[in-house]
Amino acid sequence: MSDKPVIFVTRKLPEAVEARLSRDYDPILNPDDKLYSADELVEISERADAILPCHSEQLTAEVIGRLPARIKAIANFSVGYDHVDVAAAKQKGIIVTNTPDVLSDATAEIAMLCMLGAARRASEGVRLVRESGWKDWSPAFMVGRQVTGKRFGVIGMGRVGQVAARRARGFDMDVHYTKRARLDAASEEALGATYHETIEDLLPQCDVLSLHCPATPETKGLLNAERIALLPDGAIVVNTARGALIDDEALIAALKGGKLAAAGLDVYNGEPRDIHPAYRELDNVFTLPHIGSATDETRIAMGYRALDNLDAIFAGREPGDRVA
Ligand code: 8YV
Repeated sequence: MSDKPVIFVTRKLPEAVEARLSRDYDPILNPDDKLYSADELVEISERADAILPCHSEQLTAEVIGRLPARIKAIANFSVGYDHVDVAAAKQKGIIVTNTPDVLSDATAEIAMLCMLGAARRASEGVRLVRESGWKDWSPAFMVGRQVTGKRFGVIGMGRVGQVAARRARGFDMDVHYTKRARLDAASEEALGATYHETIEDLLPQCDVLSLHCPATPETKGLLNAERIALLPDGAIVVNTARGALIDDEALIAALKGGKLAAAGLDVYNGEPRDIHPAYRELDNVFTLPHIGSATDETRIAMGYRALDNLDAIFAGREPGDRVA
């Protein structure tokens, strides 16, 4: 028997990450990439010293309450940790970490894809070429909205939001934002970003509104009917953060009624199986299946970052990305 810590890795990770895991730890891997039930998560954890989960695993207070005392840490393979009941972990003395920074570029790329996909009617275009028998072209055909030179609004100007803002500047967009703690003057200047104290002040300035804040009880349903009404007519909504930030019924009503031109979404309430059916049907919604961080380099970097955190924890040091 090895005396290395046992790490329960809930999903299949990139080869390089699993190789490092096997070198430094005694990992319980998931070669078939099975999605474990709550009972299975608890059962497998019986043999482990730490869990390395993804956002696909719901580590609720109930699940955490049933974890064995030997579990020292939950080292998430994700920047978001809304799938973990942090208070329950804290109460049990379990350290929780995440993987910030390393996925900001990849996620900001997807924000741009969502923005452009929504603005230029990519869902309709793809469907037309692939499924509906594209027959004709005319100057009035598939006319979308240009984003160049328009206003790009950010709620939650954190790591991903700042990269997205920089990319939007590449389209000559004017950046507007709100954030709990205002950026310092140098960062604002570098981003050419105009600060708004409240979401309500920001919304009328957004031709494109991009959400980049974490899902917390305070941000749940943040984009609701009242706030959508404050956006300019024909605005575009982009969400690459968490589905929970959006009141689906309100967004769908605005997309159907013409208040909003389009939405580009990578994340959803109820994902992956129970997303609102209208998102599958509406032509003015550009949809992606939560692939913000899905590039080889980013997924490897996320795995290494989770391992850096575990290395620190098992060496008795403070992990760099502790969230509880
Ligand atoms: C990840 C994400 O793919 O890191 C996050 O918070 O939303 C995604 O980019 C996912 O969470 C992996 O567990």
